[in-house]
This record gives sequence, C-alpha cells and structure tokens, in this order.
Amino acid sequence: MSETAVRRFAAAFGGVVAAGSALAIGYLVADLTGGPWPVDAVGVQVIDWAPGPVKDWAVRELGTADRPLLRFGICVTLAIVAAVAGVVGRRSPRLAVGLAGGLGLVGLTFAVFSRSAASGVVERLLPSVVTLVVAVVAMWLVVRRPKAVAAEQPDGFDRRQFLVTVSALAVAGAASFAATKVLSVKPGEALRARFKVPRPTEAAPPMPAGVQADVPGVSRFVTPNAKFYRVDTLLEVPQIDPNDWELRIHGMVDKEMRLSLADLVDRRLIERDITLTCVSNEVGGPYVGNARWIGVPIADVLAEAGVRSGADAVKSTSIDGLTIGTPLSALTDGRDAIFAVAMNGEPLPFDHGFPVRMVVPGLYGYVSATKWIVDFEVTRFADFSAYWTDRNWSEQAPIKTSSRIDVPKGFATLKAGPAVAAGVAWAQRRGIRSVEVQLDDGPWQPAKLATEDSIDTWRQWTFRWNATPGNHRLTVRATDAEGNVQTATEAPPRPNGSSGLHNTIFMVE
Ligand SMILES: Nc1nc2c(c(=O)[nH]1)N[C@H]1C(S)=C(S)[C@@H](COP(=O)(O)O)O[C@H]1N2
Ligand SMILES: [Mo]
Repeated sequence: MSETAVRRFAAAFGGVVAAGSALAIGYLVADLTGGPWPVDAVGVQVIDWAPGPVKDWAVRELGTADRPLLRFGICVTLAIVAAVAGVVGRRSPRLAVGLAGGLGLVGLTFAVFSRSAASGVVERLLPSVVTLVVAVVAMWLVVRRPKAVAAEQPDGFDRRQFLVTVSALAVAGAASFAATKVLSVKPGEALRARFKVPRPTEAAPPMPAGVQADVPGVSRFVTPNAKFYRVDTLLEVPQIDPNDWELRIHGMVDKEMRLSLADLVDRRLIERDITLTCVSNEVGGPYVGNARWIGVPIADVLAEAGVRSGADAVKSTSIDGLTIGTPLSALTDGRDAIFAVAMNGEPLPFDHGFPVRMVVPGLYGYVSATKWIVDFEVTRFADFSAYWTDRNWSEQAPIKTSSRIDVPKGFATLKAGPAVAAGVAWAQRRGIRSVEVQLDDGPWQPAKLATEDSIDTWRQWTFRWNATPGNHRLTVRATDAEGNVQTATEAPPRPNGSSGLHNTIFMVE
C-alpha cells in the first residue's frame, strides 16, 4: 500500500472508531435509562415504514433473526458514513464533525418520533443526546490536527496524536459495551420476580392423559416458554416494573378505570389452555404455540366499567404505542378472553408481554394478543384504525382451520416397513373433529386423533402405515367440529391468514 492509501485507510478507521465509541457509550446510557438506543429508534421506524411484502418476507424467512440483522444493517450504514467522514476530515475537519453531528441528529429525531417504551422525556432522549455529543467530540478529536502540521501539509496528520486518540476512544467504547453486557445494569429478571403468580380462582382441569402423541419429533403439546414463537415489532422488548404498571380502561364506558397490577389480579382469575396463532404463519409454518395461561376475564372488567351502546370494538395499546383492534363481541361472547398475567406457571416472559397481555381464543394474535398492554379503549371500528390494519391486514381475522405435519420432516429418509407420521391441527373456538392424510395421490385416510384438551387448543394426530421404497408425498387436512374441511385453496398470509394443505416429501429405502 502506498503511504497515501495507508493514511486514507487510517483516517477512515479513525472515523469508524469515533462513531463506534459514540454508539457504544449511547448503548450504555440506553441500558441505564431504559430509553431507546438511537440505532433501535431508527430500526423501529424502519420496521414501521417497511413496505408490506418486505416485512412479510422478513417475518417469514428471518423470524427473530431479522432483529440482529436490522441492527447490523443500520450499523454498517453508519460505519460507511463515518469512514467517509474520517477521510474527508483530513482536509476538512469541520465537514467531518458536521457529518457526525448530522448522523447524531438523525438518531435524536427518530428517538423523538419512533415508537418506544420509554415514557419520560429524559429517558427517551438521553441516549441519543449523549450519542450525538460523544460523536461530535470524538470525531473532532480524531480529525483535529496541530496547526503546524496542517500548515505544512494539507492532508498530513500527527501520527502519535492520532494513535493515542483512536486507542483511547476504542477503549472507552469497548469498556461501555462490556459494562452493558457484563454488568447488565437492567434489572431484568429481578423485575419479573417482583410479581408472584397468583393462584387462579378457577384452575384449569387437569390436562387429559393422551393429549401428547407418543412419536419422536412431534411438537410438545404445551410449548415451553423459551420455545414459544415470538412476533412483534420491537428491537429491545420493554422491561416494565410491575409496581409501576397501570392499565387505563376508557372510551365508551360508564366508568373509567385505572388498574394497578395488584388491582387487576384482585379479581376472578381463570386458568386456561389456549393455542395462539400468528396470521403471518405460512401453511406448515412455526408461528403457533400452546400454553397454560392465568388471567382476568376481560368480560368481567368490561361489565364493571359498563359498556355504552353502539360500541363494537376495543382499541388496545402497548407501552410502545402499538395499537390492536379487537371486536367487542369476541371479548363478551363467553369465550375465555383474558388479561393474562401468567404463562405456563410463570409470570409472562418479557418477550411475551410482561406483566400483562391480552389472550383471546380464536383470533389471530395481531387482532387480539396485545403484549405489554397499558391502554384499553372501548370504541367503534369506524372511529379508529390500528397498526396492522394500517398495513393492509384485515380488520377482523378469526383463525382458519389448519393442520401441520411435524414428522416425517421434509426430505427425511425412512426405512421401508411400519412407519409413522404425526403433527398438530387447530381450529380454536370450534375444535378438531378429524384429521386425514393422503399418501401421494391415494385416497384420504383417517389419522388417529390424540385426546382433545379443549376446543381452544391444538390437537395432535398420528398416522401409521407400511412404507414402500421410493419417493413419497404425505398431505394432511383437518376438519373442524362444525364440519368445515380445511380448504386446499392456497392463500398467502396477507390479508387474513394463509390457507392450503401442508405436505412433506420424503424418501423410503
Ligand atoms: N405490543 C405488541 N403486541 C403484540 C404484537 C406486537 O407487535 N406488539 N404482535 C402481535 C402478534 S402479530 C402476535 S402473533 C402475537 C404473538 O405473541 P407472542 O410473541 O407472545 O407469541 O402478539 C401480538 N401482540
Ligand atoms: Mo401475528
């Protein structure tokens, strides 16, 4: 490398270190305050702005991996601009400092306007303000040159000063990052531990024996919390102090209410097994899970508040400002719609809405399952629109009768002879009457159903046959208890849930 190239590279590197140290220190401040890291403020806005197909693709193909990927993409973009700033800074330090300040201002602007769980102005803005200030100062430190050097050589620089500055910034950045990761100042689990799972007034009946198909590779009937699918639109999930949490109930009601967590659980609590499903789930996809929930019937709270005539919807809002619209009828028709406070015997995990979320049997999550809920407004569909409906998803969306093959996995190799297939089927609110499978283009044959837990849970099935050598295809379809046969007509998830039949292709030797 020529000397000019080495210098240019060093200058670019200096710019990146300046920006990196600012982001790392901002990250520590975000952790301390609970406010948004500017990268996440930008990221959440990118999520909100992402055109539907991109978002659908990200949810489907990347799952939760899209979160680190989005952060990474934003950081790479910043690094490129910072590198350019470092290089132009050799001739024009002011321009470099201006670029750093500009980037910082972008972060600050997004922190003002993006959805965030931070409520106070200080916590919401401090991480971005600190990042901005550090970015400007760090960039200035990196590009500044002693007057003598500048006079002698327009793009020369003081090597010793540069090395000392860059090393010091790198150490400061690394130390801040390490402090966040190692010390982890967030209270985290300590907050969750402040809430003791209350004993339900009405415990769930014992789970019937035989709900779990005895086949290796089939889903666990109760999805463990750590394995439960997660779908939301945040990069950093809120960690709400249960002692600060409050739910506001208002709108078309006779009596407005504000409930603390203690107030809420001081009511009738029911325990129920309910299977959640995401509208983004493709045929055969993983975004469905079953858990045992404890919560307060929403109908009880609505009865206390007194619903005014004319209302047909509830608009619920999570702490970050995301809104969900739910038909009032689904909350009052006798089904077990709850403000849930426990999932499989534990306080809700942070990822799944701690301390309180809605769970409504029979409706896709995006129209019913508000996590980190803080506001509950009785209203009319005609008077509002919600986050997902603004993005061309249907206003109302009951879960479609569906089934999935868990084993054999696609492209598995089986031994000829006795073989077994197994999976799950769901039609929440209606229940599963039968499941059938088809081998290649053969006739539909009944699968054996595992015991039903409730009509609001999925149901497992198994099918045994004598496998013959060759490549084969197995297809599954369910029929719900109202006699509706799962449709073979294929539909994508948008606008109101995928349809079509799941199949798996495998080889028998
Ligand atoms: N606050 C909030 N609640 C939310 C969402 C969200 O993005 N933010 N996503 C919804 C969607 S689309 C689904 S499918 C369920 C998923 O719940 P889970 O992540 O606990 O599985 O939560 C719902 N509740
Ligand atoms: Mo969803």
